[in-house]
Amino acid sequence: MQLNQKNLPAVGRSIKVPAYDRNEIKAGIVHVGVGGFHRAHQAVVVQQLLAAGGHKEWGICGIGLREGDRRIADIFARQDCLYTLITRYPTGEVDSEVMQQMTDFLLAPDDKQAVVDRMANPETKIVSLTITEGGYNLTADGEFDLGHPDIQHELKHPNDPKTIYGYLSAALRKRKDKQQTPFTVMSCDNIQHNGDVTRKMLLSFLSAQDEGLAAWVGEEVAFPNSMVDRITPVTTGAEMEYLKDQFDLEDEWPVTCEPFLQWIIEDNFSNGRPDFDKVDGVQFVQDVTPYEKMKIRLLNAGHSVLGICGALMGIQTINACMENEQLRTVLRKFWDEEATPILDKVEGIDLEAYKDSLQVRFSNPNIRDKVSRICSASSAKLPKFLLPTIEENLSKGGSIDMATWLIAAWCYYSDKQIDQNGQSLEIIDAMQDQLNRAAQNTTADALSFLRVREVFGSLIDNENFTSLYATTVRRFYEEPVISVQLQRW
Ligand code: CS2
Repeated sequence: MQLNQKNLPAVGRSIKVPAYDRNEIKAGIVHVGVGGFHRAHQAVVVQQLLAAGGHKEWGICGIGLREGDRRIADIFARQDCLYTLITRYPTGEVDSEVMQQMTDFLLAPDDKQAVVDRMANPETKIVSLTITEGGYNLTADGEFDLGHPDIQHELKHPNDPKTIYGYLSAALRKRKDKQQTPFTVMSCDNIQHNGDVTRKMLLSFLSAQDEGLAAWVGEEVAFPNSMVDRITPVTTGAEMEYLKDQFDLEDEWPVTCEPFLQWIIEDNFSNGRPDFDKVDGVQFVQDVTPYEKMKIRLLNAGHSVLGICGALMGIQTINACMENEQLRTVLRKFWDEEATPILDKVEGIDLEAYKDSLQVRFSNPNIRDKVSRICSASSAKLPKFLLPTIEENLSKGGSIDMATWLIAAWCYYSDKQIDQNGQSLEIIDAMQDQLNRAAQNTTADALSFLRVREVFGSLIDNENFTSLYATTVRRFYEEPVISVQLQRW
């Protein structure tokens, strides 16, 4: 049976469909970037609030900004924005539930004005974002990349937005002109101080476009920082088959996730908020800094350590990486010796226990999170996940041996694009050509890879780092079999 609104009563006889009336929900939240992560994280929190009763004004309108979102738009059109969430426990237990918190979905390239109007509608209290680490238009030094052609276009044509900044500014301009309270802009991406970064970027954009609007946004709009966490692998055909076999349900794009969910948000909203913290795993705090630093530098960086090494070893999934003793060792050693010593104390969290729990989560054999997902967009991820650890250790005299070695491994990976068995690697990275060219020059110029300033910023100017890197990368190229390299650790 097809998953759609008409079939919902029948669908609900075999699979969990929370008992709330979708027709009564209004979309107080407009969410940009309805990928797997949003659908398994914030969407779940909203669904639980709706299922518990009340909160009817806090449903979600989904937005896809890019042409690449057309597939999900078409599926949502056929499925009336319904989808299934499949939660897989390490024990093999599975929970499946139909998600119905999304009221509607708009594909921006089809109707830009509809997206602006929807954000500008006073019913919209929060615009939330999961536009990926690469979606913020940041330079390696954390500034706004004003020179980007899409940004230049938007500055000249405020009524023809292309990026998130164009849409937000068009919508906020309408709110300001009508003297309405603005919405909160809530980033849910893995960037330290994601709210502050979004604010800084939007204000830089607006300063170049409309000083008056920049001043108003600076005064009136809240950008809460948050730490978001739930491992959400890429959906595979196996999940669709599972739903068909178990429930006779045809869902074209279900989402799978682990049972763990955490969301720590600063209680800083311009126009009201739901009681997100009524849901287990969600917490409002004054200052999210220690939590986000801990999560990004342990979980996300840890993923990258396993991802790059695992890819070079020809391992397909993160749980398979965790079955490899060498990889478990390198991961824990990196955490213990380089990442943890520079973390701040996190209230209520024992860092040793946190790392133990990450090992259990990574090992969940039923999640089968692909190494290729982890390695995708490394050029946007590593500057957020790993390079700050190197920079901080350099300034505090801490060890950078393993992180530097990982950059050397990434260089080799970008250069050769094959694993140690000679199989070619699936690399998904907007900068792959540039990284590949730089990496290929390593034998002639050991520092060539680091000269990609868009990724490494000013690290190339730090001699303590470059001299260690030069030795490390040379050793890597002399003995590139990754399992032999790993014996170092
Ligand atoms: C991953 C994250 O993309 C990555 O490299 O580390 O997607 C990670 O799974 C999530 O942040 C977990 O909360």
